[in-house]
Amino acid sequence: MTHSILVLNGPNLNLLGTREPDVYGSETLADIMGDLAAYAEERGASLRTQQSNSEGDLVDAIQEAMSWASGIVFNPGAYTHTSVALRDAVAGSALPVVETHLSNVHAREEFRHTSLLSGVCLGVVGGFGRHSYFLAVDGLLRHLG
Ligand code: CA2
Repeated sequence: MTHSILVLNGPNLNLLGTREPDVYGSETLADIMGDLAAYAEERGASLRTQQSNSEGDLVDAIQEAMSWASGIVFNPGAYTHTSVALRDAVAGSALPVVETHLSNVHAREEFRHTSLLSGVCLGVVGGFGRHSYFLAVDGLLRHLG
């Protein structure tokens, strides 16, 4: 069976490759998502990618994914640490969601140590830069079988 995966990126991730390269690397989000789509295709899966800076748009994307996606790779950005609305959307979707971070949030400021989403996600990947997304796709595909 072909799996369809939504890769959803939250606020400020559109700035990747343009600011703070020491923290987030020098590649753009488009670079990473392009390589990730090819990686998924080699494994028989198809990807759709979406980025938004708006919490409500991210909720809408999760709700829409319920009608077509087998699972979601989700980097909620800073909303990870604040958003009950995104937690409720993930829980309500009943889709397997992999929370994904470029950085190791536990090695950073204390306010990043809490995730409101982890408890309703299938799993969490972080700290591997761009590779976090590939590991998340791997984990999701292994889960889906
Ligand atoms: O490590 C991650 O992937 C984060 O989700 C990134 C978020 C941060 O708030 C989370 O705690 C961890 C921030 C994304 C901001 O991305 C930028 C990229 C380039 C320049 C400025 C911001």
